Amino acid sequence: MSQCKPLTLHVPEPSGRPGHETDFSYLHLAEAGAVRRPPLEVLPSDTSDLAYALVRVLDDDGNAVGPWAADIDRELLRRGMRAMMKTRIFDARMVIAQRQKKMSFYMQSLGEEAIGTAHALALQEGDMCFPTYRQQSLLMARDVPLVDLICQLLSNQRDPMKGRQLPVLYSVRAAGFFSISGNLATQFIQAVGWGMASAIKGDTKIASAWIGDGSTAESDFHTALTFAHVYQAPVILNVVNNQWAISTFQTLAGGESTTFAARGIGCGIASLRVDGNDFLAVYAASRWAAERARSNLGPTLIEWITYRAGPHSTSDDPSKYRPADDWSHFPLGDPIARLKQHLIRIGAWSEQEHQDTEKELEAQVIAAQKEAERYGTLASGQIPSPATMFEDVYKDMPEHLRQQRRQLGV
Ligand SMILES: Cc1ncc(C[n+]2csc(CCOP(=O)(O)OP(=O)(O)O)c2C)c(N)n1
Repeated sequence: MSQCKPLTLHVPEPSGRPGHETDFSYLHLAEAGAVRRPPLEVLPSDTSDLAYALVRVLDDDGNAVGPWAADIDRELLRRGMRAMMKTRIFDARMVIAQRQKKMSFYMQSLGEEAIGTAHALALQEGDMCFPTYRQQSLLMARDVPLVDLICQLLSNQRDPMKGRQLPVLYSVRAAGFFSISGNLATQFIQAVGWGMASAIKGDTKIASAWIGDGSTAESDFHTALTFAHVYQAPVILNVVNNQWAISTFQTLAGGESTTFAARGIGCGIASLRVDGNDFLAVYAASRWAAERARSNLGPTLIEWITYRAGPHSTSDDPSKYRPADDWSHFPLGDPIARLKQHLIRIGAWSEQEHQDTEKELEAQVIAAQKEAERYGTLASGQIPSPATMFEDVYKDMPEHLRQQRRQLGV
C-alpha cells in the first residue's frame, strides 16, 4: 500500500484563457447531414449514439443537407430570420440603455438567437415554455409587444410586473412564456409538472423546459428528468450548452468527456445533441421532439450546442476569464450569418433585403423604446406606487400586510 501515489482531485479547466486560444476540438463536431434521423417511435436507448453526435443541416456553403433537412416553408424561414435579427438588435439597444442607467441590469443572448426562435416556430399556440433569462428569442418569434418588454426592463409605471422583478425576468402567459425566476433550474421541474397536468386533463398541449449547461448541476434538473421519464410527460427538455456559466466552463458542470444529452439516456429519455447555431437543425429537432410529445411518445431531451458570445450579463466582464476573440473561433459560427447565407442561396433573401430589414427593425425597437420611456426610466424615477408592493403576495391581502402598508403611509 505504501507504494501508492497520493490521491489527487481532478479540477477541469478550459483550454482557453485570456491571451490563450481555446481548442474547440472537445466539441466533437459532425459533418452537416451526417447524423441519422430516427422514427418518432424510437426507443430512448436507441438514441444513445445521437446523444454523442451532432445533428446539423446547414453545411459550410449554406446548403441544407441530410435526413434532418425538412421542406420548410420559405415564409417561415424569413420569419425566423427577422425574429433572430430583432432579438439581436433589441439586445444591443438594451445594453446601451443599461449603460445609460435607464435600467439597472440586462442580459443579452448574442449568438444564441436561433435556438429560441426556431423552437418557438416549431411549437403550437397554447404550448407553454418555461424559459431561463436567455430565451428572449422565444418572445421575439411570438411577436410580443416590445413596449411591454421594455417597460418591464425599465421597471416603470407601465411595467407589467409592477417593478417587482429584476429586469429581464419577464412573464408573458398569453405568449406561452412562463414567469422567469432568478433561482436557476426551478422552471425545469415545473415544466414537467405542467406537461403532466396537460396529460391528466386530456389536453393536447405540451411543455418546453429550458435550462443552461451550468444549471444542469442543480438538483431540479435531475428531478425533472426522473419525473418526465416515469410519467412519460409531454415535455421537451432543452439544455442550452453555451459553454459558459458566468466564468465557469461547461466542464465544471459535468460536460467533460461526455455530453449533457447523454444525461437523458441514463434516465430513459430519448436524447439529441444538436447544432444550436443552425436554424434549420433547431427547427427540425424541435419539431421531432414536439411531435413525439404530442403523440404520447414521451419526453425528449435536446442539448443545443452554442456559444455565449456576449458577457453573462451587464455585470460581467468575460475578458477576465476567457479569450476576448473566442466567439470568432467558435466552429459553429453565427446563427444569423448562417441562415442569411442559406436564404440568399435559395433565393429567399438578399443583401439589400438584409440591410433594409436591419434598418426597419432598428427603427421599430427605437420607437418602442421611446414610447416605453414615456412611462418612466430608472433615471427619471417614475416607478409604480410603493403601495402596490404589498399586493399579490397573497390573493387577498392579510391584515399584517395592510398594517405594514399603513406604516409606510401610502
Ligand atoms: C440557485 C442559483 N444559484 C446561483 C445563481 C447565480 N447565477 C445566476 S446565472 C448563473 C450561471 C448560470 O449558467 P448557465 O446555466 O450555464 O446559463 P447561462 O447564463 O450560460 O445562459 C449563476 C450561477 C442563481 N441565480 N440561482
